[in-house]
Amino acid sequence: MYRDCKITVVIPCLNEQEGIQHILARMPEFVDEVIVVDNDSTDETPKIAEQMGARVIQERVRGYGRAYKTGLLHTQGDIIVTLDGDHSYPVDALSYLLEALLNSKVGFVSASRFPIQNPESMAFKNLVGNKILSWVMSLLYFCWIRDSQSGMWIFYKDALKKMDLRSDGMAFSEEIKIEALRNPEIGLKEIPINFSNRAGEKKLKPWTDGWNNLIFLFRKRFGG
Ligand SMILES: Nc1nc2c(ncn2[C@@H]2O[C@H](COP(=O)(O)OP(=O)(O)OP(=O)(O)O)[C@@H](O)[C@H]2O)c(=O)[nH]1
Ligand SMILES: [Mg+2]
Repeated sequence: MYRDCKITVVIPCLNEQEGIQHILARMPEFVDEVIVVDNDSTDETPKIAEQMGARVIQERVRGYGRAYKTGLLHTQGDIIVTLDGDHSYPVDALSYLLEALLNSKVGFVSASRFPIQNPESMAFKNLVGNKILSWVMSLLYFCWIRDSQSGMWIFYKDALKKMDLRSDGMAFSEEIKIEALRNPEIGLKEIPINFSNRAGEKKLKPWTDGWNNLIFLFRKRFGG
């Protein structure tokens, strides 16, 4: 419990046996529930996660959004925190981010990797792609978004009832932010965090995922 709120952490994982160990070992004690959504990993991810006290939920169909949609259905907390299973987002920043949510008027906080603190933490290609997607999202939705692709969010579970989340892929990260920012009953705020190099093998396909995420922004804005 954190200030009388039950906290659930949700982590989508596809072959993240290395990263998940580091994350679970550093999970703060105030976290009540950790849900690892295993996307049919072929390594030891689900076994390690279970041994280290997480609740493992299986989603056989691959996809970042697909994993989240399944995992979020099982959450019991008042506040949900998400992060990648690759140990690139700071688990240590949880209380700072929870304070940011609890002391703000918005229902959804997104952890921003910009301004970038460690230049080696993000590949140049990903940085440029992220900048383009964040500018397009800012223009289409009349808001200032620094990190449209961040995978670390802190939000009240109640906000989920007011969202229409459809994407099964990487665009889920944009979709959940758009659903929050354009709903006056939720609202979005970005808080800067420190970000580090991922552990383990990359899953992001910069060209395919970047292109799909760009198309998704236009489709979501103009329909079709
Ligand atoms: N790409 C992908 N990731 C998945 C899937 N299912 C779960 N994930 C997890 O979603 C998270 C995000 O994927 P990452 O590969 O870290 O993507 P990213 O953070 O955009 O890029 P890098 O960390 O720089 O490689 C990781 O924890 C993955 O293990 C899936 O089907 N595809
Ligand atoms: Mg990652």
